[in-house]
Amino acid sequence: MRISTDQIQELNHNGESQHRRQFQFLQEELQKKGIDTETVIRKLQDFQVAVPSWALGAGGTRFGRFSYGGEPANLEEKIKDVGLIHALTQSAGAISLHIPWDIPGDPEVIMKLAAREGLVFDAMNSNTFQDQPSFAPINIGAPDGRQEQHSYKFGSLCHTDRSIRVNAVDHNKEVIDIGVSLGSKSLTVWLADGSSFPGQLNFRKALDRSLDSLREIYAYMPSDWKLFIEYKPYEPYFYSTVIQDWGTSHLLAGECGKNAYCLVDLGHHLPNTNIEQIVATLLWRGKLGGFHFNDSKYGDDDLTVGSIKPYQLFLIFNELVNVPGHNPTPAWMIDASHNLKDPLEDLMQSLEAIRLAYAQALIVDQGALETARNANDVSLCQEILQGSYRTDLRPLLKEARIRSGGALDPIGIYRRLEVRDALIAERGLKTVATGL
Ligand code: PSV
Ligand code: MN
Repeated sequence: MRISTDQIQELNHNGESQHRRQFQFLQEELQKKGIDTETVIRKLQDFQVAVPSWALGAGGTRFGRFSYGGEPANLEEKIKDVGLIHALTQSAGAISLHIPWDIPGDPEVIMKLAAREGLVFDAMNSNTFQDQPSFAPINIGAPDGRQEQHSYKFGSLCHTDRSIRVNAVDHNKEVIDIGVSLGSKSLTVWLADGSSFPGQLNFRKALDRSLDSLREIYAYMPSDWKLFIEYKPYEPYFYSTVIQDWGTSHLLAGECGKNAYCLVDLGHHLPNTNIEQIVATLLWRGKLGGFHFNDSKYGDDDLTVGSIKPYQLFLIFNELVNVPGHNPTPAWMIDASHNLKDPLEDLMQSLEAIRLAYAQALIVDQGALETARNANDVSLCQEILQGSYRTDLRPLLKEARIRSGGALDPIGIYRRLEVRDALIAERGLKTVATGL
């Protein structure tokens, strides 16, 4: 299924006069404050967020998974789903692939399909947290000649067994090759490696081995590529994770080289961590490479962006609107999972929450904030930030979207066009998207 610009424009007529009134009112209010709305709109139009290929189907928990129906069964269908979201929102112009879940049959055909949907390929993601069916049995040196499956059960890049480390490094190299064939320019390494019990892992040696492996992957990357090192404090192991926090990620990135950066996934922090401060610190060092957006109440919940802590998201964007010259523009990506909602609706809600937080941060009077900070006027600092946060900027978002050819009300139109029913008719009710 595809949604045409004509269809969208026709359905936009419905709410257009109401939108015009609301937009005009907001524009006047912002202009009174000296805000150039045209600049904000242009920035919003340019702001594109990558959709992860693994978020297009129903996710699950370790207790169960409930299929959504009409889920994409292959890479082609995943690209088409992101195309639908992009047509409606005009803000999801990229897709981030996970290998081996999304190995392209013919990269040229896949590139053409993506281009037709207006998409480019963002960061590639490797997977060394699941054993693959292709793993050959290896000789473990047992006197009886017993063989074992090549396995990531006890880690990958940090594994005590060199042959498993080599396997994991080779996989990352293969992911880079696939990425090159699709025009991607970055690799995200999320290392599940860790331990579940005290004493299980020699922390220092695990770091040594991980660094050696990362260096090898880094050396293999083309010179115009970036390596993003993602951290996470726990899970799938529960006692320790080798790359547990931004500091460890930063140390490893620094050791690898100038094209290695840290990747911040919002769900990869323990409760109450000050993520905006981490973002500021990484920007200060020029080492913020990428972002995985999601939201959470307790841990790596992977909920819709902005559904639990929208103010935190705004504070993060308040740091991100000023990316210093020595830090490249970070790669923006959603990393979420959908157990209850239609994945495509959920992703559109996430995109809207991200754009809203970005817009709110764009209208912060940074000069006035700095003056208030220097005068130690704490109340005024809060007034300035919350004044922006509490301004309803949704008409601005809508304006940016319709100017780019998108929908005034993406979810409304998605429902009016009965997209999910069409996908179910096309693909069936009992479908499972490749991924976790
Ligand atoms: C791990 O929790 C993670 O955030 C990493 O980014 C993975 O690539 C992704 O989820 C999907 O498993
Ligand atoms: Mn992530």
